[in-house]
Amino acid sequence: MWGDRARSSLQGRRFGDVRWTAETGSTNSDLLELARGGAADGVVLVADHQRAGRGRMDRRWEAPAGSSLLVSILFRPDLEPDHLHLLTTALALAARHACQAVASVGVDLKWPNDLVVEGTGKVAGILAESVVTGDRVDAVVVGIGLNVNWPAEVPDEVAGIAVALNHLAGHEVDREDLLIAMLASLDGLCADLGTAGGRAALMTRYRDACATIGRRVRVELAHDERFVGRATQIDDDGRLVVETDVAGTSGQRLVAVGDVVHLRHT
Ligand code: BT5
Repeated sequence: MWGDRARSSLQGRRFGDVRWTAETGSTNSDLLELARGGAADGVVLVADHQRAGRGRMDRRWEAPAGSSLLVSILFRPDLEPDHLHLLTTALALAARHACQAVASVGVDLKWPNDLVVEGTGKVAGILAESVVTGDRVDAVVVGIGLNVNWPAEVPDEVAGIAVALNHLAGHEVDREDLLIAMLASLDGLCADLGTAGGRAALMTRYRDACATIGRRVRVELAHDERFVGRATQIDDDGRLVVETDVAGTSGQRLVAVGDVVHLRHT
């Protein structure tokens, strides 16, 4: 049965409670519901198919049934609100590690949390959502959709955008092996987030893996606001630092939420 191998490999570890279902609306929605009902830190929900997979900002997440790793992870973090974004960062790095270790596919991170192959497409995206009571964050659910074994013909909705590991590796990739590698890595990456040194180490790894730093980018914000500049850094709060070049003047902008498009190297 799907999930058996993951449960036995990860038994006794933080992310060992793996619950694998054939079909649902959205694993993030389901896990948020479980979190509100008191589910414990470390629960992992996996689905073969989502009828209503969600991206950030109410966008849709498309995936042909059985083709992808659609996973949500429940954290009950003992972290300051300013440090919660590191859970997403850790998952991005863990997924990148799994792609390399299991499929021998090297992927870059694109700010904020996409796994991409430059010039080819997006392999995975991450959505983090919180359960908040008053001014306290009770739980954070971080979900990832990783394209694994897709048909050669990518669905119209994401044609020219999405690419899958089997396209890149040239063969099918075992979804459960990927899940196990990702969750084991995530466990290690999250272990020291309670210390300043652990947080700094994670950000260093993220900066090293992030292809956005040093690139010319177009930043797309809500309300159709866009600007172009050079991404120079990611600060400790996870914000993208962009040196803008608007009409001969220059300045710096810090982007907390938005999309970036990598422009050609100059
Ligand atoms: C994301 O949003 O990249 C976050 C995606 C998170 C999906 C997971 S699946 C498990 C869990 N349960 C959920 O309901 N969601 C999470 P964003 O950065 O907004 O990107 C969304 C955009 O990516 C869409 O507007 C499409 O352009 C594109 N897209 C949709 N499906 C894709 C896919 N399978 N691969 C690559 N790109 C895709």
